[in-house]
Amino acid sequence: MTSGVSFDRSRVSDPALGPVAEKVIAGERLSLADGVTLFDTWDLLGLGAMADAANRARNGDRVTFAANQHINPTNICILRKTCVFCSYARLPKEEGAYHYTMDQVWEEAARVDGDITREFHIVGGLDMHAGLAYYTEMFAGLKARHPQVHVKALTAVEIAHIARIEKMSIRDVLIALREAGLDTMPGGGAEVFSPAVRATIADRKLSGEEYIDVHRTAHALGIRSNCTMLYGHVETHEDRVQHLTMLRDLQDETGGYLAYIPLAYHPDNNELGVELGRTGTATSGVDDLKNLAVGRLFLDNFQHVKSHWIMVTPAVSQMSLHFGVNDLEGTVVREKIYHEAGAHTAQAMSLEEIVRLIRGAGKVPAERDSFYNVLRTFDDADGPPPSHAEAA
Ligand code: V47
Ligand code: SF4
Repeated sequence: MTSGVSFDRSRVSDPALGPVAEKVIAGERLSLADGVTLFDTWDLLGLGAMADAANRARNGDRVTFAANQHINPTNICILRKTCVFCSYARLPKEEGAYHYTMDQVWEEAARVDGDITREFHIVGGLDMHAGLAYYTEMFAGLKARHPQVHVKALTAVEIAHIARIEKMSIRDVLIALREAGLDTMPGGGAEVFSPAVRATIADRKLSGEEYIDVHRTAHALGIRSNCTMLYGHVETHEDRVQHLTMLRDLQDETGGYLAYIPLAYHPDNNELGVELGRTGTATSGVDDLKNLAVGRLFLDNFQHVKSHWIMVTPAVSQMSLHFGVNDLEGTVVREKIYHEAGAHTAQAMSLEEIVRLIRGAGKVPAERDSFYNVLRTFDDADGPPPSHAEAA
């Protein structure tokens, strides 16, 4: 098999990476041991060269983004005490708990710039008062008010919660939500699938197999989704690669995944951060780049790997465009989940800034819709790409 992936082998310095590099060039699937080798390596630039070549073979120099707005309608969550990495959730009577009425949702959505926002990204806690009717009314109301805006909403964990409180099957819940306006699902709630890690950081949350099952059911109904991995806490490199293997297997089966997004753990204002003595210490830039690059190389059946600039900083996101990333989380408006957990980045980035960031990396920016169709490019209208010196 020829992969179309080529790069100068002299850019790979770690001898342990040699056999993996040969496989990448030959278009051979990477094994679990290969994945672990990639995470173990000290040769960040060699890893980056491989991931960049794999990305270029699929996506060329184009880097996409979508102009979206996050809406987090409720932070009340029954797993508040057991997801020890989460800084966002509250118990119903706890200080700071909130649950939007529909009018509050319409008000928040009305902040969208009608010409710019193309996607609502809606996720929240597992709230006993947020059942099927709450979300069907919300999605139908949003579609009536903003018919052009795509609704990407509810993680697998939230879907399973709705099914449980309504005593319905996952399939029936998804069908009802789709009829109300659900277009695609985000990838949250995956964390790390390893049962041992889950028992430590997210005991009582849907298991890895159950997460995969919800996505399998969604894909069978034609509802496409993203997937994620929360890294940088107690997981081993083996745990990471096993997690990626489960995502790759489902993608082989359904082809329903749009993008993979590794999520960097933020340790502030949550129990886990205190327990690990990590308060104030986010993941390292090296580990952020490794997770993105290994995602690109190991998930050989994924077209898109997305970097979330809010979590890893715009600077690391910009560099990640040379480490296998072809998509940036877009102009996110009013993001709450990571800011509660200590992210110091801005809460939104303008379209102009994101275009400048991509061009500063020598890449070609394109705005996309939620299915990755290109909506507009910025080739000539803005003049030549800025020099590296003036970029971001
Ligand atoms: O499931 C919660 C994570 C996820 C923390 O699909 C934390 O396009 C870091 O999944 N530190 C929700 N992460 C967000 C999410 C997402 C984000 C952007 C794009 C997409 C997409 C999906 O946030 C949760 C959890 O894994 N999270 N707390 C924390 N302290
Ligand atoms: Fe609830 Fe999700 Fe936070 Fe867990 S991560 S406590 S399920 S909001």
